[in-house]
Amino acid sequence: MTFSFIIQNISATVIGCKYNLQEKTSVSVPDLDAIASQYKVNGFASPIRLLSSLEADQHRKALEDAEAIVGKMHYRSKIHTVLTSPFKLVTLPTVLNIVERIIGPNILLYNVTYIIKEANDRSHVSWHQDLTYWGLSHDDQVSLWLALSPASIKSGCMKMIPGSHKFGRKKHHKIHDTKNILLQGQTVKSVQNKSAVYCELGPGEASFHHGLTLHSSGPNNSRGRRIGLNAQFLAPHVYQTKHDSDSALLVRGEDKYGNFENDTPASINLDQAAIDRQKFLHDRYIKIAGKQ
Ligand SMILES: O=C(O)CCC(=O)C(=O)O
Repeated sequence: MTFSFIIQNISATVIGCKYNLQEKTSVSVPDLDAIASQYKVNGFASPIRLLSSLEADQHRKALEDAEAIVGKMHYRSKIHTVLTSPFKLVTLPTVLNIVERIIGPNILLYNVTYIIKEANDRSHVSWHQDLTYWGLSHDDQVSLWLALSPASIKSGCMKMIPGSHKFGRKKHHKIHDTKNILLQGQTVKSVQNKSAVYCELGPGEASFHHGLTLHSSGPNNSRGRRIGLNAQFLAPHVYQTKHDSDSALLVRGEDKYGNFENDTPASINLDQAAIDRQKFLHDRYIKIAGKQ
């Protein structure tokens, strides 16, 4: 992968931690061939710079401004229907160009959510495959995870098992664990941790992963919030098998199937009618993803 950044080393105190910040002030176009081949072989591609760290800080501020009004944003589904910043981020041309290389020219945006581990938070994510709980009919799906704060081993970044997307669906056990972010506590047992690759990301960097790639993440042992913006994209022939209705939004190309109701992206922040609708969409998402 060839990235050329203008790198300026500055030392700064950010969110209570002393970081030796490598300030990324410009972003070049990523090498789509390299990303597509890394993704094909490993089931994920990382790290990919999408934003400068200054732009990432601005989007983090947009999130935290909204949190100051309506409370914590962690794991609220379909958040792009109430806030403009996440919608803008997940529809960046670079994001859609990468998604197009992976699932083709017709792209539905299924869900967008922030996944936030607070400072010194024991929350974690067990080993799992995403496609085992969404009820989606096919695996023409890809997830984006964009860091809006440092995602390091210490702060609980994701780790992936390279190549695990090639071996089908694994048995998941429902394990009660209040600190597991996953709705069902679903866990694949006996994963070889030593073959895992950590996806450490700086603010503005992203990873893309396949819905069958085994992945997990540890607690946040750092003194800052770990903030990821997570989104799922589908090819339009995919349909929902666990519920009689579900929604998505066409963000590129055409949808000849109409398998989903249409989501409406936020054009302003925190519009009351959009908040009411998002609550309905969130509850339905929890019903679908939270049951086997
Ligand atoms: O944010 C995390 O730590 C885990 C996210 C995850 O499991 C996913 O994006 O599929």
